[in-house]
Amino acid sequence: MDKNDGYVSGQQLSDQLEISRTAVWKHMKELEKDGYKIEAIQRKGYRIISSPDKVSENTVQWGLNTDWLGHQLYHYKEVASTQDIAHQLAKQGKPHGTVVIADEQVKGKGRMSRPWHSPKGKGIWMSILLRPDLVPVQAPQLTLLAATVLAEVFIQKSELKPQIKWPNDILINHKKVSGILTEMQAEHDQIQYVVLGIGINVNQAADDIQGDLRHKASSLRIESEEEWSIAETIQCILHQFEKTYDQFMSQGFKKVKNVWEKYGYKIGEQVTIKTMKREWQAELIGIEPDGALKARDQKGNEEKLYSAEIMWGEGGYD
Ligand code: BTX
Repeated sequence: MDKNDGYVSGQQLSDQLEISRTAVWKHMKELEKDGYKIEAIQRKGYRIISSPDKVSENTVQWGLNTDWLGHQLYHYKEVASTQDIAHQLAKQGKPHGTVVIADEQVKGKGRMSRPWHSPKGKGIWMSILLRPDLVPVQAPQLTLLAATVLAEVFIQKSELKPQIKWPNDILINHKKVSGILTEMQAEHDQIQYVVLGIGINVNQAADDIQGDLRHKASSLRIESEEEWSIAETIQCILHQFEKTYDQFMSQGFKKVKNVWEKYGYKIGEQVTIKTMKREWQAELIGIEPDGALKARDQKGNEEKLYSAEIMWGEGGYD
């Protein structure tokens, strides 16, 4: 919008957008329905007085500072899972960078079909459709990349000290505030698309956390003692994600690996590792250039792990 005390004339909008003055007025009415407060003054034009503190296609896309991510964005009040919708959109041929967001998921899912609790209006429940030119074994790198993006955004926006528990959890003060679920469709050793799901507990108060999760889950609000703007946080994530993803595609995984290790949880410490076949004590060393977890058992043998659960202290498999 043009700078004229913040006002922009209906004629200017109509010229720029190549729509009629009546269509401009109708769009303003739509924005008002969405919760925007708009002032309209004769001979000056329109001015936005305040934006609603809610998530909608408008509030996320307005001011979104990305080249390709989130330009196609679908917002729903309630869905089973944003992952399922993103898969449908992928099959309809929607482009790389399409984003699906919901206020509430009634069948949110984690890895291995575990449930992901996604209460209404309290968090970010979002799936990103990517069409990367990568081979399937590289897909887990995108999970690690997304985890670094979230850690960096939480640090930019607060005093919090996030840590990443391999491969996909963001912990704050040892409690899970966020999880990432990467699902992919591949054929002939080429990724066709990836749906990268991000779940973040944002504004839950302690009482909003489901009873059985209380000892291991938290929210940004609980940890920072502040309400967060969900729409603005989504914008920051999309911006940071695009930047990190473009860098990864042009320069490879090394930078992501370095950032990941900066936030890596229990690196250098003894943990219990559990796979489908066995359970053992090991020291976490770091991640490999391909994103696998490197661990050293008590006899000094080093091992690369692509899929495992890490445990420590009392319980806490996932
Ligand atoms: P995960 O398998 O690592 O974590 C799932 C486990 O986390 C559950 O078994 C439960 O113990 C715990 N959990 C469930 N809900 C929460 C919560 N809200 N906060 C903290 N812990 C919880 C993590 O899988 C991947 C989660 C991805 C979620 C996103 S949301 C958008 C997209 N849509 C969708 O259905 N899933 C993804």
